[in-house]
Amino acid sequence: LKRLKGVVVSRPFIYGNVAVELNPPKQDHTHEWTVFVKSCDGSDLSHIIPKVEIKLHETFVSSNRVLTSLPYEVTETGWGEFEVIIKLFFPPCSGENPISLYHMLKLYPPEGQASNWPKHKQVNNVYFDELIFSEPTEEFFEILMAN
Ligand code: SLL
Repeated sequence: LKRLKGVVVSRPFIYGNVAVELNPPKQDHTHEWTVFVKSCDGSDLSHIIPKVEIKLHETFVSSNRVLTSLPYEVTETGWGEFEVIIKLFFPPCSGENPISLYHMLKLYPPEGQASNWPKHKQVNNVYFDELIFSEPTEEFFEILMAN
């Protein structure tokens, strides 16, 4: 794979979770939540990230969710917070290794705000980040420039 010397390309993205309390709860499930990865501007990330694996707590059925098309998100109901591993894969032509993001699934309002948090109000734990591709391959550079 021929790499482009001195070239650096960055791509911003957003990842994290939103959650709402279930009223009424479904058995012991108190919240519905969505974990996601997306571009900042609504553009299609799937050429740069063709696959995302979202690894949930082992109490979930099929805890490793493999996503090979948009949207890159998993919606579930549950009862507890845990660390989600979000693994981003790049195209074979890029020669890039996957990247793992460690995300704390948040269900409850921030400390000190729980008592005046409206029942239906969404809780967010969302982060901005940036992929930096240093000396990309020629083929991957073409994909990056087209997306
Ligand atoms: C806790 N350490 O004890 C954490 C684990 C696991 C949450 C939280 C399972 C839902 C289902 C679920 O919500 N697990 O049964 O499908 O708080």
